[in-house]
Amino acid sequence: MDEKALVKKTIFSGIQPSGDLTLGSYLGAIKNWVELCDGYNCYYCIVDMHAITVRQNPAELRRRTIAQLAQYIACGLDPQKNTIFVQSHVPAHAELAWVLNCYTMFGELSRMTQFKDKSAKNSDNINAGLFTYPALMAADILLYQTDLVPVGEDQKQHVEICRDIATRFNGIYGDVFKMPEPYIPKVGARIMSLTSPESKMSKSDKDPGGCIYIMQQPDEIMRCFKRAVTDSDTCVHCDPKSKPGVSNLMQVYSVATGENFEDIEKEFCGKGYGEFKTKVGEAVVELLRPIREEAERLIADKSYLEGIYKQGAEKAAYTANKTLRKVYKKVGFIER
Ligand code: ATP
Ligand code: LTN
Repeated sequence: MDEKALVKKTIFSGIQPSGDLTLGSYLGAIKNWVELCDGYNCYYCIVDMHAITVRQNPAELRRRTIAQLAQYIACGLDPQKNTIFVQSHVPAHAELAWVLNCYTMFGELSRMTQFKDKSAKNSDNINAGLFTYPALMAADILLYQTDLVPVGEDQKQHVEICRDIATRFNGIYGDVFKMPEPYIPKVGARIMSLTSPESKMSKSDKDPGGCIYIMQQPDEIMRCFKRAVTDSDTCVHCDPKSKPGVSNLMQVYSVATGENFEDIEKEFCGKGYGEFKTKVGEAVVELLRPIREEAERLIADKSYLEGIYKQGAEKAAYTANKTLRKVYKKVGFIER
């Protein structure tokens, strides 16, 4: 590790390859990873072990893991400057997760919103992994002595439980883990479904019209935006309570173009929703076009991607094992 990396703060974040990446994953998370990455020592993970808390088709999981790696790079994450890797390639994640499971309480896991949501959606498979998901996520973050965790709003509770687990562990054994902070963007932290704007745009959503995917073709993106749910009013104005659909589209337009809400209201004043939806669609098409084209090119280059994830796993394992060794020693395991 060079000297600069030692003084730089550390970022860790991850996304499950549980579905194709969406506009929500991009605006809520990856876009900020790219913006932050210069000033930090960054670890970006494809959390395939988290993905199997919900039943996956193995061939699809493999395809999406590789595609997600290509999309990380295509979004602007330079694999030479950032450590990009697959979670299951670094055994320390599973090993620390087990230890942290023993320092995580049943009660606090029961209060997790994501567990409650996912159990309701997968009532035939409420497995122990789904329940202890936050302990594995805490292991991801704490292994790298992370300072900052850039995520969308929905993950705030998970970063908070990670802090609680770290505080509990440090309280017993001394300062083993750095205390991480969540980093949640001001705009774009919660992109809603285009067809049901009261729920989050989510890659495992069963309604394909509500979700925009990074790899989607322009004509399909335009079709989704033209069908986006608005309201019976005609005014482009932001009020998430009474106008969730329009407010969501304004949010998307604002992050895609950099315009603020006031300017957007002025731009579309008296123009009606039809024109507004077309403009939002076009802005998203142009935002995603270079990413899709670059990702398609990279997906075709399997050996390049293989080199990246192998090198990433090696770099990640080096740091992760240092923390794991310290933890094993603290809890009283005999050195190997
Ligand atoms: P799943 O449907 O499998 O639960 P998801 O689409 O909800 O997946 P995650 O993998 O849980 O996405 O999230 C990846 C990252 O993107 C997280 O940091 C999350 O907070 C962020 N994110 C996901 N969806 C959105 C969204 N609609 N708006 C803003 N940020 C989002
Ligand atoms: N739980 C997150 C994915 C995730 C993650 C992490 C995010 C797993 N480990 C560590 C940040 C840091 C999700 O569902 N989006």
